Amino acid sequence: MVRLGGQSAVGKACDAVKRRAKKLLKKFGIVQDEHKTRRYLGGMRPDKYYDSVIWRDLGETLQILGFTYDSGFDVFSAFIDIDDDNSGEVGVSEFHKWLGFPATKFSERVFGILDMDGSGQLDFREFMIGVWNWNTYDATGITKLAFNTMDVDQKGAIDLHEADAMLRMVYASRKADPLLLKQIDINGDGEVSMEELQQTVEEDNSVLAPAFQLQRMLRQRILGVRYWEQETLRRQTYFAGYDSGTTTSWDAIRDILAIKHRERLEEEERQRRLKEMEEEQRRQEKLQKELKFKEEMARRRRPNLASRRRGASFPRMTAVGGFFFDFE
Ligand SMILES: [Ca+2]
Ligand SMILES: [Ca+2]
Ligand SMILES: [Ca+2]
Repeated sequence: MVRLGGQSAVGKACDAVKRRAKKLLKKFGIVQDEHKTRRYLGGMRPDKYYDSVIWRDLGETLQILGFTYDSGFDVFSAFIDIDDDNSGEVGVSEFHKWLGFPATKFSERVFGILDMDGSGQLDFREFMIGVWNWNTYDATGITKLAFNTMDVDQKGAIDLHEADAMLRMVYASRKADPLLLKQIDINGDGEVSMEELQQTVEEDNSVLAPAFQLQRMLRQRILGVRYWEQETLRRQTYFAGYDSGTTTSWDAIRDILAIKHRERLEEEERQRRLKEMEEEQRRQEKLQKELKFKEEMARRRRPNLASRRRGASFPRMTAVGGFFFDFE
């Protein structure tokens, strides 16, 4: 079995149970939520900081990526858990300490994906976008990422030596595995194409097992595997067009954010116009009503006038025994 940092399946299950128990205990107030006692940047309580700084500045981006106010707070809570020294940023060592295993070239590479500006530190914006990006990769996305680490000139194929380096990086292992290489080079031409790697992973994703495990771990720690499986489907549906090219690059994310931002503005404009139209309709209806009311009033007045006129022109009063009788 392939392990990341030596944590066994039993250990992982225990961790998951512990986390769930902790959450329940907090929910029912049995243990104190450290986020209520902890102070973050500016001496603010994390929930206050999230509300007045994070949601204010990054609420739109969070929503574009499908987070709600609450799920966004869960991501933020993970971030400040990792940010051990309260610096407002997460470094490689803090990241690995939180994951619970020593850095490998591949996990550093994943950290590098999260670190958009290459500063070596993740601010919360990089963290949330990066986590979303990495956790919503499907098998193709992860395969592309592994492949692109070697195919630097993007010619779509890597030689066996490079494929070997890629596998050793993913597995954090020094030894080559000639059998595995042979398995990946399906047509035996001495090169591994993206298609060959993809086909191999489709048949048996244990080829890139540590990469999938690292994703699973991050998914478990932040919002849970089920959440990310749904989000991965959403990404495939909504963002398919942007992901078809270079899935692993930030360009795709930037495109997605820009497009979604534009869509949001367009939607706001559409809503504004709809509201205007509705208001205009209401105004017209009100005018019609007023007009009808006036007409009705006029119509009601008319017979009265007519009868009054009739009464005035044909007085038929007869005096009988000193009394007047109206015979009309
Ligand atoms: Ca830090
Ligand atoms: Ca950075
Ligand atoms: Ca080949």
